[in-house]
Order: sequence, then C-alpha cells, then structure tokens
Amino acid sequence: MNMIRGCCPHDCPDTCATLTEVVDGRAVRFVADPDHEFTQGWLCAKVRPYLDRVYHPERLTQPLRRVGEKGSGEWAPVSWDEAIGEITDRWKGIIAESGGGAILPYSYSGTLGLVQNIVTATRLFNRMGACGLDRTICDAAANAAVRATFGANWAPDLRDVLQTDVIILWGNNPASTGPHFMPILRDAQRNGTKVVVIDPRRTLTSRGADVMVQLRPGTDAAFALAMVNVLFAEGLADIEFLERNTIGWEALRERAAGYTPEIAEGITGVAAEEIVAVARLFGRAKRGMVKFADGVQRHLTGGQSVRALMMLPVVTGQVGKRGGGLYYSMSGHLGWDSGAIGHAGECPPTPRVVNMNRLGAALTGEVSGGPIRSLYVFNANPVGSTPNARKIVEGLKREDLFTVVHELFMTDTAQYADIVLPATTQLEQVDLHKPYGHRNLQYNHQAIEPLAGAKSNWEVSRLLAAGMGYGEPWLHASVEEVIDEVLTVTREKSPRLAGVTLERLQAEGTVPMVFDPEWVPFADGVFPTPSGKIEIESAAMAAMGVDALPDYVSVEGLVDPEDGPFVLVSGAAHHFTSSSLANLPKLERKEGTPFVEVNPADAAAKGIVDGGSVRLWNRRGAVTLRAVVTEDVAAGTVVSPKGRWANRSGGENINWLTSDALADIAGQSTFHSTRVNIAAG
Ligand SMILES: Nc1nc2c(c(=O)[nH]1)N[C@H]1C(S)=C(S)[C@@H](COP(=O)(O)OP(=O)(O)OC[C@H]3O[C@@H](n4cnc5c(=O)[nH]c(N)nc54)[C@H](O)[C@@H]3O)O[C@H]1N2
Ligand SMILES: Nc1nc2c(c(=O)[nH]1)N[C@H]1C(S)=C(S)[C@@H](COP(=O)(O)OP(=O)(O)OC[C@H]3O[C@@H](n4cnc5c(=O)[nH]c(N)nc54)[C@H](O)[C@@H]3O)O[C@H]1N2
Ligand code: SF4
Ligand SMILES: [Mo]
Repeated sequence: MNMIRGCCPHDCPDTCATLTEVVDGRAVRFVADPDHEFTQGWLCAKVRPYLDRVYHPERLTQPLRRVGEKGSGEWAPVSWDEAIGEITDRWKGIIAESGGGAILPYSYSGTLGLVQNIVTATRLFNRMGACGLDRTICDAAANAAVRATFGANWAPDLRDVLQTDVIILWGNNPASTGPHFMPILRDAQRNGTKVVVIDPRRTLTSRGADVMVQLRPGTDAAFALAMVNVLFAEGLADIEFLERNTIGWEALRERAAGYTPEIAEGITGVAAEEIVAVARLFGRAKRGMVKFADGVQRHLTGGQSVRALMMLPVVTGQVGKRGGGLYYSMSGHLGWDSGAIGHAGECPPTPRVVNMNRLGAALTGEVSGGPIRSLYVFNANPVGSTPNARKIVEGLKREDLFTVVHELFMTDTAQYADIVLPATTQLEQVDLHKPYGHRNLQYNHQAIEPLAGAKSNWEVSRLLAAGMGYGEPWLHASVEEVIDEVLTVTREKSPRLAGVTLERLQAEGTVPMVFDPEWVPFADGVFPTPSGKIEIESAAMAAMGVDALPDYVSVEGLVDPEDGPFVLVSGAAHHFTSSSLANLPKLERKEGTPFVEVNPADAAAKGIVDGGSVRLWNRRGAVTLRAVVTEDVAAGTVVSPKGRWANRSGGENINWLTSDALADIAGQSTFHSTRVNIAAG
C-alpha cells in the first residue's frame, strides 16, 4: 500500500498527522496517523472528508481572466504564461509609476505551512518593496500582552492538565476549535480536575464543564479583577511569589480593590456569589491553570481583557508549577529565523503597512501616500472572513484596482478578481508545519500530482519572481531547499531543533522539538522581560496606549449606538475553519442553514420564532438568517458563527455586519464588539 505521510494544513492548534493512500496517482483514503501521540488516530468532522475538498467538482483548474464587469462571473481561460506575463507587466508599470507600496499582498491562514504560507508571504514581496500587511485579524493583542507580561509565549505541555486541580477555559471552545485537547481534559476530569468555562454563550465545550460562567461579552476584565480582589481579601494570593517574581502587584491589588464582586456583578451580569465561588475554587486549588484562546481578545478593549485574566495564575503563584500557570499558545517555543524566512536585509525597505482589519477602508482611500493600485490575495478570503465586508467589495469593484487571487475555489473574494490563479491542496504540495498546540514538527510530503493546472503558492511565487526579472537564488529555490535553509539557520540559535534535519523530517514525518521532560515554563523564575520579572505593571503596554496596569474599560462608550443594542458574537463554526471547508455540501448540511442564536426573551420581544427568519442590520450592512431560539445565549447577545460563504447563502454573510474598528492594543480585530439591530423577517 502506498501511504504518504502528511499533516492537516488548516488553522487549528492540533496540526494532525495524516496518511494518504494513493492508488494509480489518485488519493483514495485520507486518515489520521494512528501512532501519533496527539492526533491519536482520529481527525475532526471537518477534515475527515478532506478528499471531497481535493476532488471537489468546483476546484479551479486553470488561470482565468475577467471579461465582464467586476464580479459578474464572466471569465476567459488563459495560460499560466499569459497570466504571469500580464500580472508582472502590470506590477512593473505600477512600481515604475507609484512605487512598490501601491501593491498590497494580502494573505493569512489558508494553510499554516512554513513555505506555502510564511515564506511565500514575505520573500517576493520584500524584494518588490511592496506594501506591508499588519497581521492582526486573529491573535495580535494576546500575543503582545503575553509577551509583555511574561517575556515569552511559552505554554506548558497540554498533558500537564492531567495534574491540574482547577482549569479555567476562558473564551476558548476547544471541542470545536482544537478538539484533540478534549480527551486529555476528560481524562483529567476523571482524575478529579474541575473545569470552569467563562464565555458569553454555552458552547460544546461547556456542556462537560463543572462550572459555566455566562458573562456579558467584553466584561472579562471586571470579572477577573473581582476575582483578584477576592483572592487578596481572603488570603488566597501568594504574596511571597508576587514579591519574588513580579513588578506592580501592590498596584494591582489596589486597582482590584475597586472591583468588588458586587460592582463586577453590575458590569458582567454574573451574580457576586458566583464570582466569589469561582475565585475561591481557583484560589484554593493546589494546581490552577487558565487556558484562554482567541475569542476573548476580539473586542475594542480585548487587550486589557487578556491582561486581566492572565493575572489569576500570577496572583495565586501558579506560574512555573507543573499543572499550573497560563496556557495560551505553543508558538513562542520556536521562532523561525526571520532573516532566513524573508531575506528582508537584502531588499528595499517596506514603504508602508496596512492593517489587515482595515482592508475595505484601505482599498477605498484610507491610506496615505497614494491609492493601492494592485491587490494580490492568496491563502485568504477577505470578503468572507475580514470585517466590514461590504466595504471590501466596494474597494474590489474599483475599476482602477488590479486584483489577483490565487485560490482553490471561486470564493467571495476570487469572484471580484481580474485574474484568478488555481491553487493546490495540501496533498499536492510539500511543506513543514510547526503546530501552535503541540510540540511536534510535522512534515507534509506531496501525495499526488497537482490537479489539472493548479500550482502551489511557492511555485507561483517563483514564476512571479522570474516574470519580474529577479535573479536572487532564494526566490527560486525548491521547497525542500527553502525548508533546509530556514531549518539550518534557525537550528544554530534554537536548542529546540537540536538534531532536527530535513532528512529526519522527511523520513519520520513527525519529529518532536527538543524539550527537557522535566522543564516547566518559568519554573526557574526567570522571565525574559526588561525587568526579568512578570510585568503586571508594564511600560511596554503603556507604550502601546493602554494603562500600565490591567483594567476594565467599558466598550459602551466606544461602540456606535446607531449600530443597535444587541451584541453580535461570531466565533468559530464547528464544521468549518473560518471560511475554508464551508463549500463542502456535506459540511454545509451538518452546520445547517446559516443561523443566529437568540435568547427566548429577546425573541419574544421581537416576535422572532425558532426556525423563522431574522434580519440583523447596522450601519455597515444587513443579513437575514434562520433563528435558533435558545437559552445558550444571554439576553442582549446574539451569536452567529463565522465562515459561511456569502455567494452560497444569499449574497451576504456575518462579516457584512462586523466592526473593522481596532482594539486597544496591537491593531487587533474587534469582531465581537459588533452591535446590531434584530427583527423578525
Ligand atoms: N471548527 C473550527 N475550528 C477552528 C476555527 C474555526 O473557524 N472552526 N478557527 C481557527 C482559528 S482561526 C482560531 S483563531 C481558533 C480560535 O479558537 P477559539 O478562541 O477557541 O474560538 P472562537 O470561537 O473564536 O472563540 C472562543 C469563544 O470566545 C467566546 N467569546 C467571545 N467574546 C467573548 C468575551 O468577551 N469573553 C469571553 N470570555 N469569551 C468570549 C466565544 O463565544 C467563543 O465561544 O480556532 C481555530 N479552530
Ligand atoms: N466574524 C468573524 N470573522 C472572523 C473571525 C471571527 O471570529 N468572527 N475570526 C478571524 C480569524 S481568527 C481568522 S484567523 C481569519 C481567517 O481568515 P482567512 O485567512 O481569510 O481564512 P479563510 O476564510 O479560511 O480563507 C482561506 C482561504 O485560503 C484558501 N487556501 C487554502 N489553502 C490554500 C493554498 O495552499 N493556496 C492558496 N492560494 N489558497 C489556499 C482557502 O480555499 C480559503 O478560501 O478569519 C477571521 N474572521
Ligand atoms: S482541523 Fe484541526 S482537528 Fe481537524 S484535522 Fe485539522 S488539525 Fe486535526
Ligand atoms: Mo484565527
């Protein structure tokens, strides 16, 4: 049997190890690696039918040139030579007239691979001196806050949860978004671990929790500071730990004194006794862990929310203990050498940078230094997944914008392109993956030849480099050579890569990064911050424009009251990864007609019935969805998952409504600070 080793490319912490059976050049079976310690022989519901994606009848198979109006869907096939020739001729002209800054490459997380994502997103565009992209749609605020506070983004091994007494899952829904954690969590629960979920909605994850705290969206900092208040008041704070390892703890104690449980009740909607109970449960735990993910930061004051919730394992002295501490992401354990990735030192400086959340605004004029004249999209579907989509469409319709989209499918974004290029799936390309949820590097071998005319991101990058007349060898190396280069340069600095070579990755598929099994993040009390301590009071954060201490800041004064009174939360759909996979009919059926969850009291007040239709609207746009009337969401909040394709569901999706305002730090997206009106119909 010809089984090819690979891994799942999707934006998910689990990066599952996969095996593809190939018969006569065709992939006939796609399964999980039964021997992988984290994948454990199973794939999630989304990716199990991956071969339906690979052999989807709607896969793009040849380059297309627009012949009708923008967005009209009228195309003429062209050869790769013609397409590359046209793109590079246009780009040379634009660079000569307006400079490279007039060309904006836009990419994000279609695949998370080293070469097909990170290297492709940097090398060619650095060489062109193109416009930079501030990659802030997902996790910018949390990354900045974790690094400023602890000095490094070092999550413990997830299996340490087996030694945790109380874990708080704070704005994290792993049953949908990182499911291979769930068997570990269940094992822990069988050992006696108590699980608390803090989320504005009841989720698949919260069904198995011991305590579900349903708070008002965006009020986490008040909840966390009230917990800190109780911990200090009841002698549950670890003063010795705080003295030794932190700066600013006394100021935090003072700040938290202003957040009594009663005050926090008024802000969060959670009863004071419940806040006290959660604080005691966590404070009395021998080992307490806070695991948070990305939803909680996607608010106007999301940076401060994250900083506040990080205080709980700090105040209780749990940081550095096995089974305790903070779990956010594995990504800081190993950083690829940025010089080897992007060769920026050999390129012109980046002339300007656009925040990706402001794509619509940027395309319609919110940029200094002249308009964006060309947009190159790959690994992303901004019309489906970026906020304020109507504005993006408005920009894409500009006659003077030259848009190229490299895609697997005719997405909501591709349909507005001037040139569409067909892309490969993970089975048709080589790559190396570094997971953000476990500690193994995953090599992806190519299992089958590219379908019809499809080419991988790196292959297209090489063709574009040749078309531009660039001779640098690092723009023309093979995928394997690129991996080898990045690995070799990074290995010289990082002990995590000791003995990890391209040859080993190719032979073994899964190669663990090197960790001392006894090592627990920060157990040595050394924090790579400027002060060497946990910076509760943070000059770095103050420099980013927030209070030096964590604080609760209401979003109420920041949202536009004209948008409506309901808070719209639009987190992950169970059956899609952002908008990827959302064009597989099997998964669309499982997810059901695009829906919005509404609390029964709100439904009654608005005459909305379960299964009936609901209109949601604000200044940015409108969308009609199926009503799911449920206590899973509190009154005043409505929930509709991200990911639906507008062009498969009536012309709009939830991102026609979402806010493209930026959060308090790091230019973070603020999807869940969106306000809407709702009505039956
Ligand atoms: N099935 C599936 N899996 C995915 C994805 C997907 O689209 N579908 N996306 C992938 C990506 S790109 C990412 S970044 C990760 C995200 O992984 P998660 O962060 O786990 O997922 P989200 O659904 O974005 O957000 C988690 C929870 O945050 C809650 N939330 C929203 N606002 C608040 C708030 O103010 N306070 C609190 N406490 N909670 C709040 C939401 O209700 C949601 O249940 O998942 C990845 N995995
Ligand atoms: N309302 C709302 N919207 C959200 C969020 C939310 O919470 N709420 N979450 C946001 C988050 S966390 C994220 S990370 C973003 C993700 O936003 P995006 O990165 O835009 O993710 P997708 O929508 O999945 O689009 C990825 C596209 O890449 C294509 N693709 C896959 N593999 C390849 C490849 O090898 N080559 C090329 N050229 N294309 C490929 C896929 O077909 C897909 O169309 O979405 C954000 N959108
Ligand atoms: S999406 Fe996540 S859980 Fe599903 S197969 Fe991919 S890595 Fe595994
Ligand atoms: Mo994300």
